[in-house]
Amino acid sequence: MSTPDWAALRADFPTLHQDVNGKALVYLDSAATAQKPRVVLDALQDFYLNHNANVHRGLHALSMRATDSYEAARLRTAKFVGAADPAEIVFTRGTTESINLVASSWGAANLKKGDVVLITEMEHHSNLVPWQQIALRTGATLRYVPVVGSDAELGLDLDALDRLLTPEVKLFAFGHGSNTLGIVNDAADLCARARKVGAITVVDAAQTIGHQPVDVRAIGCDFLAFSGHKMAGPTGIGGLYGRKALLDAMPPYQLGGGMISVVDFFETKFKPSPERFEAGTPNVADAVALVAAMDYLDAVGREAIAAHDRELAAYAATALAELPGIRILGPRPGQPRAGLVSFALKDAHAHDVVTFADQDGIALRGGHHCNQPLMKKLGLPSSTRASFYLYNTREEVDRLIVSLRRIVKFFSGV
Ligand code: 7TS
Repeated sequence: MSTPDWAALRADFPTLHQDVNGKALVYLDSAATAQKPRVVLDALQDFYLNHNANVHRGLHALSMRATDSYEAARLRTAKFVGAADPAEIVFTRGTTESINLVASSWGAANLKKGDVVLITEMEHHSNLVPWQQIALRTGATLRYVPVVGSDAELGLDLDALDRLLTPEVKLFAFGHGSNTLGIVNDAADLCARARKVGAITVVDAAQTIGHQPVDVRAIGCDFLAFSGHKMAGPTGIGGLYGRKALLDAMPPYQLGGGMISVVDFFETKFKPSPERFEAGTPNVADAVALVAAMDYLDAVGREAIAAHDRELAAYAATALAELPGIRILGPRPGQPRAGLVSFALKDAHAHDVVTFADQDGIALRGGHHCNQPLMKKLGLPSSTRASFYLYNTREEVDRLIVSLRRIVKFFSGV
């Protein structure tokens, strides 16, 4: 594997090359949304300039071309996540919609009183609230795999997981990568444990999909949810991988055009998956532009991106540890860390940290990161997060540290 020319790649991202508050922008918020390379923006523009039409409806040239491009995007996405059959890819708005689809459709059809839905304490609200609410609606019980350990040595309690995996567990949903802790869970191992009791598995790959190889067959999951905008693609497009047999047995989630085979005044026959889950006009342009993002990431190499992001996060974690009164959250030593670091400063609220860093042109995220129950458990009202992607550099981490020293000085007077 040849080492990518990271500096040359950085030039592909137009948004990065601007000043914010009089300083060169340092964008360290890719866990919220990644910047887009020009090829993605070009693909989006090319679709609207040259090919725009609705799909699956028309017999005219543009419509057939748009349909071909949309279905080619499905095939490319299947390949990107290692799915055998493009019919196992449902296009959605992103991770949130994908998980809501499984909870509302599979959950409503299969869960009942006495069943258990198992999730973990490190879930993003998108992989928590849908399960909590479908459990309330169906009478199923929601249980949590605990997060254990101290600040910089956190992880799932795998012994507790095995104890919790009883035959009553019908579904186990977990995050592949935590957006707050930076922990990357061993998804294949977690799915193998769940399979022993016959539980369906749902993997939230929002934080990993654009940062490392993700292969649904190697993981052995039943469902996997992801967002295009976190993998250098457009907003408003993402996907759900689902095993074909499961998808075909599930009732539709939304109803309307495009997902029916026959409609009568009083009954309707639905198409098989994936169309049955794509009611209405789909997001054709963004699906097509997502292909450009996938091609771009694969040309760089997802292994290389993972190594780059993790190296930067480790570099940042080591430098941050020198700051007085800092609490750094993270995985146990030896466990992989995603390309992000969350931390809390003793004297400064995360929102103040983010505001001060912004004055220095640095984009961070501060708050509860859609992880309210976890933050409560860790005894933190909020944390600040720096997240990295293929376009970030060590020099940017150095600028972050200089800025944070100024912030610590201001708030603590040290
Ligand atoms: N799951 C995880 C682990 C996430 O990090 C996010 C978004 C989602 C699900 C939801 O993804 P969406 O594309 O449907 O919104 N996480 C973040 C974040 O950390 N900061 O902003 C969004």
